[in-house]
Amino acid sequence: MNSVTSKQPEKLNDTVTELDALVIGAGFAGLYQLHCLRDRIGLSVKVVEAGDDLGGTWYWNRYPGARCDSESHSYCYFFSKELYEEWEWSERYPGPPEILRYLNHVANKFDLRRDIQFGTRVRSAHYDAADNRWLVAAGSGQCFRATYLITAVGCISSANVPDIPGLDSFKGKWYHTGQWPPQGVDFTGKRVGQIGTGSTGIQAAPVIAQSAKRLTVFQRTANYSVPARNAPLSDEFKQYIREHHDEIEEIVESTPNGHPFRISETKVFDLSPEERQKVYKAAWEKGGLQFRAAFQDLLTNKAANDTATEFLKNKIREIVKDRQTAEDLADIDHPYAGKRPPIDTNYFETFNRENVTLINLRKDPIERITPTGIKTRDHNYDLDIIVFATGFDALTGTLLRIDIRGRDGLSLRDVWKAGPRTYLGLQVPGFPNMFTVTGPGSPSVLCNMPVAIEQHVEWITECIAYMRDNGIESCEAATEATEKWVEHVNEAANATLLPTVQHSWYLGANVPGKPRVFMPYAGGMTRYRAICNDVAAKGYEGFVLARRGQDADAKRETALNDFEAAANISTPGV
Ligand code: N01
Repeated sequence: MNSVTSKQPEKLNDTVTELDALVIGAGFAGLYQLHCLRDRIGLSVKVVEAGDDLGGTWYWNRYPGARCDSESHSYCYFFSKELYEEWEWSERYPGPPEILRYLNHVANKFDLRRDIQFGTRVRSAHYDAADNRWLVAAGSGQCFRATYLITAVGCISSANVPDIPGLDSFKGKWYHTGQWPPQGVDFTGKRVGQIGTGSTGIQAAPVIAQSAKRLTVFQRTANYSVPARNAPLSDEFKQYIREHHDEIEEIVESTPNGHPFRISETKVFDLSPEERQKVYKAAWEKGGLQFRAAFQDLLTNKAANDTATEFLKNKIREIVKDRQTAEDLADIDHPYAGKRPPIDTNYFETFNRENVTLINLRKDPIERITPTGIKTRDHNYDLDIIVFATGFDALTGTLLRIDIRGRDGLSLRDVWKAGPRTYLGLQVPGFPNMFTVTGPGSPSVLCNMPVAIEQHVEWITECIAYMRDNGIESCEAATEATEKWVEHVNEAANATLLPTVQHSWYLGANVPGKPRVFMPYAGGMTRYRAICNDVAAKGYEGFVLARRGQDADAKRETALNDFEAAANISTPGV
């Protein structure tokens, strides 16, 4: 079988699979995109997935303690009331096994598996302008040719293993939480070192500590956390879920973060200090991301945020018995929720266990990994297992690992060299008919993901249906609209405290060499949804929609020339 290469796409042979649409990724986004394009508008569609089964994030992230921090009755699809009502969640926050059971139920119900090909990692996707088709090559050597290319690759799916010298020499075993072995890892009797105290590390440490002989947690940046207060759902609540699909959907669609609760309209300084404490205490008892919703201005007013940070730091000091450990854990340098706020089950309590030690890397940084463990500047830690809870090359990493080339060989890696630029997080100029589900520049990770995904998938489906109904051959983000959108994404971020956190992965700061650009759209899912609806209602304003023939070519050429001039890039040859 010939493979597609950038230089010789014309050498494709008959074994190429011809499709209307190719979807990359079989997580929440890819599954729903398949259903919409195949079953609602009748396209021939295939989903290709690198993993050996469906699930996306939940296929890869099966580390100990992994649990979704959106509440289960909102961490699901709303598009089918029947599906919503027939599925019963068991706990307030679902773990990977339950989410995977749910996604399998969805796949069976809508007969999705027959159009998903597993174990197929896409290596390249090149647009062939002569045919107006995307040529997609997988690592297996297989090729696909499709009019529409939809990336549903997830926002946090490229594991970030830090380049610490000596890792190759380590004689024990090491794992990244985002590539966890499906069969699990036995920590019994082992000396475990965990690097990283983000949402993942905060979930993993308490569970690892239960079976490990010793757990050493290496903390570079101290972090807030609020108890998740996970618990089985009561029969009454299950009944409420079954009977209130429309109401719950209305709430998730009308709140900025897509969660099933509303953000308080009260501002922090509307209340006296005593009244404020009561609100924080109640939110702490309630647990989870609802803490962030306790006041309207926590993310926009630094002084308001300081009152939350004071409350949360005091909680750490109350819980953790060893004074120095408590101070190291509470020595937090950023506003609450300025980075993604973790929620936990017994995280701070874990440091009261005799077998758990916290290492403050700000005082004693890691120098190298040795054959027997981790060497910091002042100490050696002997370890059998190292767990990297060190996060992801988020939002752009997975897309940029694929060699994506648009018109005239324009490479996405070149176009995004200084950071991602998209129109609405949905398209990139120069890449016609390529749609990025929850791409950078859309609310994505700042929203409850399935809510963001449903909106994107439905918008893309309607756009493609519109194209077919109107004889439109290609849809491409216009340069000017993209530039304006990028500006708006920056404005929206700058209206919050989020870009003030210099070491946030929202800014790409966790990956050495990655451009510092605030990537998600912080203007809120509600506003974003309205903008997208408005764009569609105005005949896809800001997109170049081209029919066959001269008109199309002229429009495309203009779009590309504008884009190159604006982005000041040269077009690489193929
Ligand atoms: O990753 P992170 P994560 N030496 O990037 C540290 C989602 N999620 O996997 O802050 C030492 O947040 C790094 O330190 P610093 C959620 O959106 C969802 O925890 O860079 N330390 C940090 O402590 C979340 O935000 C759920 O100084 C190093 C940690 O590793 C996102 O995934 C559950 C280091 C990385 O934290 C990512 O969370 C879990 C080094 N060289 C996660 N490099 C749900 O429940 C990195 N670190 C849905």
